[in-house]
Amino acid sequence: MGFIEMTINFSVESRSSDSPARTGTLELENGMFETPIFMPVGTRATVKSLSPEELKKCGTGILLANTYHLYLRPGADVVAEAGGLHEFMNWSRPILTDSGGFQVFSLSDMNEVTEDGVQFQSHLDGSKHFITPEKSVEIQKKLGADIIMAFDECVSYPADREYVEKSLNRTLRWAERSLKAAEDLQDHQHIFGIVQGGTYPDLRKKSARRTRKLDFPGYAIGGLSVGEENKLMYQMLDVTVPELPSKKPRYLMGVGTPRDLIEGVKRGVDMFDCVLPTRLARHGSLYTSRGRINITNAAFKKDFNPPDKDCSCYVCRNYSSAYLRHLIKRNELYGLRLASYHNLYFFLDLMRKLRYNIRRDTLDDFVESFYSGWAEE
Ligand code: PRF
Ligand code: ZN
Repeated sequence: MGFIEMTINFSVESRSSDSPARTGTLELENGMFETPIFMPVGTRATVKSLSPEELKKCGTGILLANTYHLYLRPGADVVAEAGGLHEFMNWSRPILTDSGGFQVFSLSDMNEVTEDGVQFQSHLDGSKHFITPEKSVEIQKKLGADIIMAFDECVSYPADREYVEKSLNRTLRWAERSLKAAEDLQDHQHIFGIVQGGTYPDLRKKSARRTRKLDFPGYAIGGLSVGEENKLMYQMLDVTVPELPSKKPRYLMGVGTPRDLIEGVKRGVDMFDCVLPTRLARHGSLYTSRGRINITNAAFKKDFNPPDKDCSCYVCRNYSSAYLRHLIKRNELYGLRLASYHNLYFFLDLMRKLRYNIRRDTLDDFVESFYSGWAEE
């Protein structure tokens, strides 16, 4: 007793010669995947409209689920009794659960932060809840994901320095408490720490250094993509990533657009998650090699070409823009499924290309050609 197995099977396999970009493999109990990786978001234990088979077919290696939502409904005990998230949702590959430290702040009403934790009202029925680092870890143990996250406070943007500093110190104390609560994790589970620090370079560095001292098996960068300019986010990555151990995985939370993924990878990030591909798909917004298009546009009424001529996904091999436009305009369920599938494939394929070009050390050339055909969003 008392001995904690905190190692994680992550190995860096190749490095870019002109940037901190790297490829690696992360081997978890439920499967291994190559990094950099994009994790589709399955907030309520489902990636909206897609089956596990479809997720695998478009190349999903790990997906993300949310503690906050699953705790409220159907409840962690229901999931635990089902045998954990993997059993419950019939997903055999790795899963990462976010701690709720972001959703509590972005979704709930009237949240109140104290040293002990966060009191909030459910966005569903107004019921009151109190989440502490210990409670978040306890819920995540019941959910049974392969990677669980420390409980943190994601400060909104803009925020004054004084508040950000106070908050990051508290998040550090919460990180310690999360780690302690994770001493008896199930064998297959690993806990990542989360760096905060707003948009203040020195606070970012301080948060990264002190979180690193706690010796987590992996590190996330939180508090970004919360309304700040892209450039500012990239600057924060520039100062944060070098403070993190090179042998551990780095995860940029809730990010982002294809450009954000590329810029994150160039700065040494290994993991990403974002609702963007699936959420935009449901609004008829499709990613293509030339940028984002809205398929409901009149221009596609009689366009019988695939949505993206350069995409080799199931949708682009079998369906036309005109058909997708028709389905989505009519709110047909199949349209949402096809659009979601294509957008996820686009993101996962972009990550595959990034890994391939890092290995061949041709990342800069690839990025240049990607941007050359890309219309900014
Ligand atoms: N903390 C946690 N989850 C998150 C974030 C964070 O800061 C973000 C910020 N982009 C997304 N998801 N716990
Ligand atoms: Zn496609």
